[in-house]
Amino acid sequence: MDLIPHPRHAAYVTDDGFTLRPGTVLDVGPGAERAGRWVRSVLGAATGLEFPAGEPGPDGAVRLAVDATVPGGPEAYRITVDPQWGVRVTGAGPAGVFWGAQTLRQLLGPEAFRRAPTAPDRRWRVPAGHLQDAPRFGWRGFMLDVARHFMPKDGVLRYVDLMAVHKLNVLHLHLTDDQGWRVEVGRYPRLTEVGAWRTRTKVGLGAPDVWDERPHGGYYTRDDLREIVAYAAERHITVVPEIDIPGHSQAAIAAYPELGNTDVVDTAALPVLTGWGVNPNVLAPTEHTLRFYENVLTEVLEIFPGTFVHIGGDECPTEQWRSSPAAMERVAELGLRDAGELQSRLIRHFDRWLAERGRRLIGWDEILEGGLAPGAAVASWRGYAGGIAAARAGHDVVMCPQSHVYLDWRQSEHPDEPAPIAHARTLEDVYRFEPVPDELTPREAARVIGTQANAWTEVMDSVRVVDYMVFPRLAAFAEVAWSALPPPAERDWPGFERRMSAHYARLDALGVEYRPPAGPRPWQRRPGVTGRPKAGPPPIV
Ligand code: TNX
Repeated sequence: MDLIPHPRHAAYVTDDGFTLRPGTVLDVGPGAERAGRWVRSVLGAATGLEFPAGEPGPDGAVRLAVDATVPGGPEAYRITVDPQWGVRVTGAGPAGVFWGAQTLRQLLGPEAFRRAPTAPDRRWRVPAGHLQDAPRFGWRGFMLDVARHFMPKDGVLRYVDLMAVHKLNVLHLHLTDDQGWRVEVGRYPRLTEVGAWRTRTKVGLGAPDVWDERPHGGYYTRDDLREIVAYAAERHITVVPEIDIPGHSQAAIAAYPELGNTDVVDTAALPVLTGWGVNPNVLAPTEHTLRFYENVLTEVLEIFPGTFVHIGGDECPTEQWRSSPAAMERVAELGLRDAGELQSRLIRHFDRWLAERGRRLIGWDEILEGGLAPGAAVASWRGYAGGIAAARAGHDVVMCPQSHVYLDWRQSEHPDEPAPIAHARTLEDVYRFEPVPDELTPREAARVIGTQANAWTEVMDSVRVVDYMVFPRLAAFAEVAWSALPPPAERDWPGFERRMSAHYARLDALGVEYRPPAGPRPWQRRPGVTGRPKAGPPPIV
């Protein structure tokens, strides 16, 4: 049935099945409520069927139930379709039922991905058969960088829906960076009054410098974020907020200049950054900075109930600390070897601070340098090395090597490819991505709690461009994260490509403007947007 991601076991009889009718009852068992609401609202809208509540009768029904004996962990599920009795989706836990309902949507055909029926007399038939499925990883993540380019709330909610379609369960929101602060903080209003806006934006990552000469910005209110969190939770998706420190913080410094290294630069003159790259203007390693971010995080914790809080930690140049008398005084005071250790001090401070509040810190792999508390987790982005080291040191790891799953990297070598950033990572490359490196022992490998694809948006200035860069590669990534695939060389790429033709029809019905297999459509080319193309195969680090 061309399912994506591929299920563990499936056996169908496609010439027989169960047809959903206007009177078909939806029987929702205890624990299956969220899946029940989703079926009624989303499949109800697509099919025009009402799915009345009731007891299953002789005409068959759709039944959603939790049964802890379904094997494969809490997200596992089973579907049986009988021509007479109807459809039964059984999850090992509530999430399993929900993922089963996502599979049911694919079994109904591409028209089930629309928001209203296009033909009044369509038959909604589910093929008869039996299916059993469970995910490989518990963390199946997608990171959206809403800091470089703001994505209006509606776009984020749409991406939550698109993640659900692909059985992805962690939405990592990169909420702060040099170029924008996107989360309202009651105690520090200037973070969004000032930090959410920039005067103009550099177009593309490469030379020559071209600017769009128009303001850009936006932010989410606390209620916007509560809505996103609740909308995601209704779909069994956890939202992980990222407040990036101590680098990538110029938007915060522009709003509150005392956060910067005032004895090195005139931080009062720093604007929200309008260009890209690794930025020397980092936070000052002071007690004030610690208190400020504790206060910010206190509000963040009130909005985001999930265990993990992402603290960034990436790309923090230490030059300003080295030339700052105040920072060097702090180095001496704390008995540190050098300014570099200030970074790990800061990260460890928040590691402890979060742990005291029952949360866990996650950060980019730079946070490993200098030692981490045992509960902290590492997102390995500079290749596999950081993840391997972290797993060996007993930390949980989310594998997201830029060489494989950075969705801002271009999708083909073709000269028409818009924004030719970095190396080409094709759909096939992503399909052959393996999150667990061979050199890990089984015990170490168990530390790899999952994997994540990251969409950095320096050159993605609208949802249309994000769609183009993210799809179809996110579909391949979803299969890597969910399905128990064989080693990369043995993966059935032709089979995946075949299933993708059915999946393109689903994406079309959803209104996703993916990159077509034949290359960008004429209006998807962006000739003015230059990048840093790199030749040859991407590095496997
Ligand atoms: C590196 S990944 C970054 C981001 C950029 C990205 C572009 C990471 C932790 N830092 O700030 O947007 O490369 O590919």
